[in-house]
Amino acid sequence: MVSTATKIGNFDFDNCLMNAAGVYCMTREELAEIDASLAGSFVTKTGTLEARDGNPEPRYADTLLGSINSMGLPNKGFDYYLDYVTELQNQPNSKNHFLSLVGLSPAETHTILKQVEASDYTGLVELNLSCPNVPGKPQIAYDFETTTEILTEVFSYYTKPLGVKLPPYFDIVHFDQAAAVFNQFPLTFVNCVNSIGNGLVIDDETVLIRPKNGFGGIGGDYIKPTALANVHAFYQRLNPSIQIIGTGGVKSGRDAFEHILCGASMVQIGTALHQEGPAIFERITNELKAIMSEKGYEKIEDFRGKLNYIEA
Ligand code: RRO
Repeated sequence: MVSTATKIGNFDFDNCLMNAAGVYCMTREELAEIDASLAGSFVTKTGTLEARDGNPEPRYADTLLGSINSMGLPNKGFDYYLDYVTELQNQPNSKNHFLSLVGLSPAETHTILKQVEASDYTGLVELNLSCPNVPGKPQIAYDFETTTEILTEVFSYYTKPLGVKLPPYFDIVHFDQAAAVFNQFPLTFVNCVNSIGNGLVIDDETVLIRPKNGFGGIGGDYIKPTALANVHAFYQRLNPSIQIIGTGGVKSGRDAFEHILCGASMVQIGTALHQEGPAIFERITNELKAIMSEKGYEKIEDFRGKLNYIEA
């Protein structure tokens, strides 16, 4: 029997496929749809201290090869999502979930995480260090000093399982520097990657989205090679206790297989889920299982991280 089950920290999942934060996760209704699908889990839209409307529309567009977005962190406030994952956690046979969070400043991030620490929620939290779309707010994880300061402070009071959502890095030196930062902390996971920040897509003579004169985060086919490189670079560099979640350019079982081969323990689907809806989890699970079956793999641990290189 072929299984796509996986584990992140001490949490078990029947399937390694789930949504990526930002897609199908704004409301309880959307999250419930993912929960009822073949996905192994869901992650919530990144929640801030107060609810936000986000940037003006149009702020998301599908393109031939993926998507561009500048949503601007619209969300219902972190407590809306905290209440929902806590409610589910207390139900028998519930799946395990991920609560995505970030503050608009380091102080706000600490306010939020202290409330989660004090709450009844004992599940996984993903701290989003990579939102590319809030005007005037740079992506935190491109600033290694600020990232180190925030995580140092966080782990002085936060004791529950925590991971971080990372932007893509594009230089080997940056992989080395980022891994050296994350290896200093008892992180449960890193999630590679968020959208490639501040791309530009044009239709005829006009940008596709309104905010920031059309600049936005790129997802989909465009970003799979970058995502795979980030998953593998961190797989090679991080302490084995820090697991990797692979996100970026997954629209087939083959894409999910490649993320796992690069070292991912869980695989998230963003743009393709937006385009195809929650039935995508059944299709991609079946495709992944067919590949595993053909290769004689019974579980994802049989091939996870076992990418082959071309010898000299
Ligand atoms: O809301 C957004 O604009 C957004 C966020 Br928080 C993120 O982390 N990644 C992204 O592509 N868009």
